[in-house]
Amino acid sequence: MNKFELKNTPQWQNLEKHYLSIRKTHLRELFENENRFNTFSIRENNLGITFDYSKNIINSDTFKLLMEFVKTAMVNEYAKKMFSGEKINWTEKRAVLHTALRNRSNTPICVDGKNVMIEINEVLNKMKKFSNDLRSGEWLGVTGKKITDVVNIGIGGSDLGPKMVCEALKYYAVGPNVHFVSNIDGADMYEVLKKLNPETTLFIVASKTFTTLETITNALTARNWLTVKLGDKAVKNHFIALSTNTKKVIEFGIDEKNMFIFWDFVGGRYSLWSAIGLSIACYLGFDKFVEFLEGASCIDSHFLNTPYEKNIPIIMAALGFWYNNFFGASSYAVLPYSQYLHKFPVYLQQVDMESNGKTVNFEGDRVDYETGPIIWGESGTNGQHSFYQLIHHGTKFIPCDFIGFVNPPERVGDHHEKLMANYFVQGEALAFGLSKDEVIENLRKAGVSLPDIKVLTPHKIFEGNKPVNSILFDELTPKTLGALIALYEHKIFAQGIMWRVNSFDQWGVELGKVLANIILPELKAQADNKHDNSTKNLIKIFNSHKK
Ligand code: G6Q
Repeated sequence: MNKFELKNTPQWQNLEKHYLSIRKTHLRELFENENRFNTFSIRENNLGITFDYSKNIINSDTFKLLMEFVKTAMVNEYAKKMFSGEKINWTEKRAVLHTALRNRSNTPICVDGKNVMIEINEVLNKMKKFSNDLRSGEWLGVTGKKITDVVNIGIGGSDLGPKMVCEALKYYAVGPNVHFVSNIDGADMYEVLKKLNPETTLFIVASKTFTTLETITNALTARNWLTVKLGDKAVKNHFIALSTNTKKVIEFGIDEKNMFIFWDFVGGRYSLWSAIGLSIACYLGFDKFVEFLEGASCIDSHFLNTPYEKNIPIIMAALGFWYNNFFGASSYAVLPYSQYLHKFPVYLQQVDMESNGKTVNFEGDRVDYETGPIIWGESGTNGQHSFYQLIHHGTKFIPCDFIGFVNPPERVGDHHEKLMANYFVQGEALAFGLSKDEVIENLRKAGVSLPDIKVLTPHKIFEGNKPVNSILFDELTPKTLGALIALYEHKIFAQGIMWRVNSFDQWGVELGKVLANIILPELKAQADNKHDNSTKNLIKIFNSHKK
């Protein structure tokens, strides 16, 4: 069979040719068309989202060619396969159904002849009862005290999602305090436990496999901390498990009744919609958790049913592809202008980079083009006082997503207007820059001498032409946060299909899990090890200097 050459397809070649003709065009020039915002923006009224992608280096030809590429890649056809439970994660022979977890219309979805919605609804009901009981005091600690603190012990997909959501929606919190322990570094657990009282603390051990070294080590430490003070009988009131592995949960000593299941069709980094979201439901109340699912569900329908040309995740995916594969942009900045969303870039790093950080295509061949970009970012305006310098003036080309909210949940004086003034002006400055004439004029007006103007001018010119997507929500609510996450999930899905990679396996993560278990005994015993010369000597130093 001939190798599939994506770069030789007419759709790729057309984009390549078009790139050569548009790459030097400045956004200033593109904006000479007065109607650009109308042409290149989308408003979704039911969720209150405005998506403005007019500040991108595209014209109507670019857009047409990108949409042709998406069409030939058959993104919608693959999306339908995903939503209907086909096993599109072929390297693990698994369906990919995080969308079923938020299937609010409840239409049956079958995997291996079984309607998965039945168990999904059962678990949701169990989460509802548990989170209500915890908040009302129906569920008590072993000494009869109400639970005031919930500690989620998990890592990667079993940590980042719920942690980010609890932080983002803490304005709406009605439940106990939530804490997250993920790192195997004892400092993480130590710093959380030192503030807590075992009588009023509940541990949620979140692990899809229930074999992850970090999580099991942390869970054992937590159990020890609890039982030393309250005895073994305390485990049943103070430990909950979220997992797909019932056997391991029981072996650990957690009663099956205290276990919330999910399924192998839920990928770790897509699991916050499942039982892994229990800490969210406890913190915000179950009704808010449902609103969160509903927001994602609205985007699911939008993604499946909207023509490509008006489909927000498709356009986000196409633009990312445009810069990644033609402009050579190796990284992508995500910049939320909301302190509540300060963990969003880190959360998104996992979803995107673990999904599309791949080199092997559908056919099992090494790709000869770039796949997933490096995702990074920080909340505005903090980022402005650190790395924005490089985005504005550095030699790297970095497209940015600016995420903002018209109405923040809180109102503190005029902080929000000041925050959003930065949101608008930074997007504008990145796109349009500051020309030589403008710089000279500004310096002259400021009374700077002619020789100084000459010295300063080259340093003060901003080339601009840095692409910016503006994602502006009317409000930050559980519903809109669910929608925001789903937008990015589907963007990532669409890009995976465009790059022809499996976005749903993670063999790079699995490798780390296996290797850590191999090396551990060598750190405990003084055994001679068979590693390369560098690693061998590092381990020797670790062992001989250990106190
Ligand atoms: C996510 C990855 C990975 C996983 C963690 C934790 O997609 O598979 O981040 O979530 O390694 O795994 P467990 O939930 O099995 O402990």
